[in-house]
Amino acid sequence: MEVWEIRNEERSMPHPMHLHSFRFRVLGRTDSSEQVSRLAVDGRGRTVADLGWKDTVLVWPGEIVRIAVDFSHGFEGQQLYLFHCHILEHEDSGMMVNVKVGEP
Ligand SMILES: [Cu+2]
Repeated sequence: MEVWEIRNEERSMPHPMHLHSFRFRVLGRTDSSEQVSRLAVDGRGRTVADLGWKDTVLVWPGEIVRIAVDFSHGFEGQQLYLFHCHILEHEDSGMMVNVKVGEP
């Protein structure tokens, strides 16, 4: 299990960040706009769309979203996976990274 903190710039657009093959839970949102804060269903700033297991999380401008990723796997060695924005133009412009999982 790893906790990731995903930050979006203040002057930006919403980015639906997607992780291949592993699931995660949204731990909380901070620095959300009033528009997003109004939708919170708990004290951690999460909206109803953040509840349950996820493979994609929407990160609004100015926000920090914390997620807990379950990297449980049943393979030997290392494999590469993708973490990227799900908007095609963003992905093609470089909002995509490899994530190496497993022991060498
Ligand atoms: Cu994007």
